[in-house]
Amino acid sequence: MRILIAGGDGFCGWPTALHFSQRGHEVAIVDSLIRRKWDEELGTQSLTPIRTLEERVAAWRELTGKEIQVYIGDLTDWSVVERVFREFQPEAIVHYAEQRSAPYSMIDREHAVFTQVNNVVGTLNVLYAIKEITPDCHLIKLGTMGEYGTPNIDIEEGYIRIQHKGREDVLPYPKQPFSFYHLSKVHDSHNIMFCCKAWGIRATDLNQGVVYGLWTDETRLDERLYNRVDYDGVFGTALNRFCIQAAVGHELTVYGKGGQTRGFLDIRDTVQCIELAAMHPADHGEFRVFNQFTEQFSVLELAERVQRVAQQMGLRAEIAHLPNPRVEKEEHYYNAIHTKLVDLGLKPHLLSDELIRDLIQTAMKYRDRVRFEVIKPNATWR
Ligand code: NAD
Ligand code: USQ
Repeated sequence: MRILIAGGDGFCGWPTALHFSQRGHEVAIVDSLIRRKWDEELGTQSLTPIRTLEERVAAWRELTGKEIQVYIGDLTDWSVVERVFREFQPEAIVHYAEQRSAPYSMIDREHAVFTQVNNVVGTLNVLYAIKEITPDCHLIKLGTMGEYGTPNIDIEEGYIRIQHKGREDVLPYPKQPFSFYHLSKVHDSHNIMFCCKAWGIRATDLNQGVVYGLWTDETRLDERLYNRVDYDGVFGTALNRFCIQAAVGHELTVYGKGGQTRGFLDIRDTVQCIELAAMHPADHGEFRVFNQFTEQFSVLELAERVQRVAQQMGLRAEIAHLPNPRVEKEEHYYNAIHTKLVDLGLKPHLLSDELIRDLIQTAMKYRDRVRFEVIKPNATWR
């Protein structure tokens, strides 16, 4: 399959590109490299040392003899998207190329506007490219579980059957997103759904939970293939942050009570889910939605689990309940359905103490790269 990985220099995109290339697919990456500039803006860097995209791809070629084509460009620029689609003629596009941090989108007006323009316009350009250049191309779009919010009923996979005044319909599940970032994903979902209906595009919207871990079989092969992993208060995410905090002697930063419950998955399962979606494409005109996570945890549960493993390793790992910088429920009902990917064959890697230990050990190895002052949260919702 000719598969285009948009955002292929990022945390999820790089391991996905390697995984498809390893399996013999023809892979191209399109990425503006803007993620690396956000590190500079925020005064942070990946915990792990990462090579330039050029060096990564050259190392992959040297180690495996496999070629990954690279396009450097911004999806909000139509001329870039048009050229990539005309030249590469993708049969599937995995679209990761968005600004993905909720706190970044809440810094101020400029960051909110940037996030929504970057994400919504980029996706619109991709939709037009599919319509005008490769109408058979399957769009595999990364959405987020945070599109749904935390309603007091079960969360279904994309759609819900509703009875109203004696009539019944299957409708998109109500959305109550957590931030301007999460809102951008809702806007994308609506645009994609409309294009499937209007133009017969085939699309899978993967409402992914919080991803943890960093290693996949391929990224571990060689230092030059290492994946990025974020620990700072803006791009770092819950479980990875707690492991890195434990390793460097920082308190584990639980926001508020810590009863916030979310879906989580191992990065190896991100890659597995994408492969399953690609190998079982949506039909023309179908807007398919899968909830992509394997287990749900509250933030406090995760902090306590990391604390237990860290203490077995002789680390202190104290838990601090910080004033919550976000506006979100800290105690709530949460039960999100996630059976569609399992039905396609997903074999989850469930969270293990071994993985937590491995993450803490990786963080201890690279602790000199961690800047203490960027760990605390600084973007607030209010
Ligand atoms: P990331 O920031 O590490 O990678 C995103 C990549 O996209 C970066 O390399 C960046 O340079 C590129 N990019 C951003 N805007 C672009 C544009 N306009 N044109 C070209 N390239 C652009 O993010 P990630 O953690 O790999 O997340 C990938 C996707 O998965 C995102 O859409 C995110 O919303 C979604 N997601 C991530 C998580 C998670 O926990 N990491 C969870 C759920 C959903
Ligand atoms: N949290 C803490 N302490 C921390 C970090 C986070 O208590 O140090 C809490 C947050 O308040 C929130 C929960 O943990 O309640 C999750 O926060 P997060 O930063 O781990 O993840 P989030 O902001 O939701 O965003 C991440 C990715 C995003 C993706 C989303 C999936 O950055 O791209 O869309 O996870 S989901 O959460 O399902 O919407």
